[in-house]
Amino acid sequence: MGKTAFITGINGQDGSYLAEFLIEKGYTVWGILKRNSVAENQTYRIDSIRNNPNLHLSYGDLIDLASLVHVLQKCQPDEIYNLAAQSHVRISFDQPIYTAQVTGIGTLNLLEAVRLACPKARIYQASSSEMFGNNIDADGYQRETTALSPVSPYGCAKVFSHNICCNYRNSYNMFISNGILFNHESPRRGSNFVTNKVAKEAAKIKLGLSQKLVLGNMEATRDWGHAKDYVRAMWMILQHDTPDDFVCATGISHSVQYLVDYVFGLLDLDVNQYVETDPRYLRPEELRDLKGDCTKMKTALGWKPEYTFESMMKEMVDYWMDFYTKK
Ligand code: NAP
Ligand code: G4F
Repeated sequence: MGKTAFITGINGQDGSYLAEFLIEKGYTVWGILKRNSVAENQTYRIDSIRNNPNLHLSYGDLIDLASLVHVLQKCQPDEIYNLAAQSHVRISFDQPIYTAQVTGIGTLNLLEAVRLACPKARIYQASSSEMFGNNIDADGYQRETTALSPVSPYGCAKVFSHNICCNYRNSYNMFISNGILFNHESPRRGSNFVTNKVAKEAAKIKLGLSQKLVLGNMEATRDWGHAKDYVRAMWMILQHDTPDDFVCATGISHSVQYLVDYVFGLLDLDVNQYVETDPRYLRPEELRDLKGDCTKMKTALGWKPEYTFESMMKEMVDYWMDFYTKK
């Protein structure tokens, strides 16, 4: 019989790709949706599998422990992927308490629900490179051993979740692994994250639908990979024989300025004519540079990315050109 997986955040960028990936592998997939007043907005990322008999959706929320216990008792999963979060770093400065409740305490709720309902299930926790803050090893990379020193409420909440997962792994002998993932993107990325904001606005400018792209910090650098490569990594982490922590990254980083130059170059647009900066997009404390060393993922699990930064950005620009051309 095939395995059963439970995904929090199933309608997010990663959750939607992961659900498709697992269904393709023969899993039965359960997921929770946070209630939204506009029902149509909830499932558009999982439209392709919405009517698949192996997909089960129910309402649930990371800050509602009972909802988690009920669904876990019903589905009795072999694997749990905790991807739900208030995941926007800039917004975490506007809503620090809510972010701590969902992105931090929400994970603890899930761990307690698992202890009550299905303690043998394997758990994947979506940890983040944002947890490193501005700590960089002497060779310029962050890795599993780099000290955690977050510079945002989101990063602080993720550190809590990361640490409580290690604590439950050691205290209760649970199979819990943390994937410390660096930035990963796709056409399904929220369009208020910088890659998709740039791809979308550049396409609109090209088609005469917009005149300006306004950004914040152009000097920050990020290690950007593709979400499809990273959900495959999540699954590989849970197939490993022991629970552990793994960094997942491409090892190549670019500045926001380079991202803009690259995307505008693809569309033959003049950056100086269309791009402006505004302090409203800056963060009270900035995370300057991220570049991950994923040697452990490569050697222990045999993972390697299939997309490059260039092929990923081209896919995102093509998506938006197509979207606005058909509109
Ligand atoms: P995303 O697109 O923002 O998806 C977040 C998901 O969480 C959405 O499905 C959202 O539902 C759901 N959610 C939010 N609050 C919830 C709550 N209280 N209860 C239940 N569900 C809730 O994020 P992503 O890019 O897919 O990232 C997946 C996970 O990886 C997140 O935990 C993120 O912090 C982490 N991460 C992401 C990256 C990255 O670069 N993408 C890197 C490292 C770690 P609604 O859409 O209905 O609100
Ligand atoms: O796309 P971003 O908002 O992603 P950020 O802050 O790095 O966070 C993402 O990656 C984390 C992993 O490291 C995840 F844990 C987290 O959930 C999320 O997925 O910003 C990237 C960079 C930042 O330095 C930001 O200051 O782009 C800079 N930036 C410049 N102008 C901008 C903008 N970011 C956004 N969102 N919007 C701008 O206009």
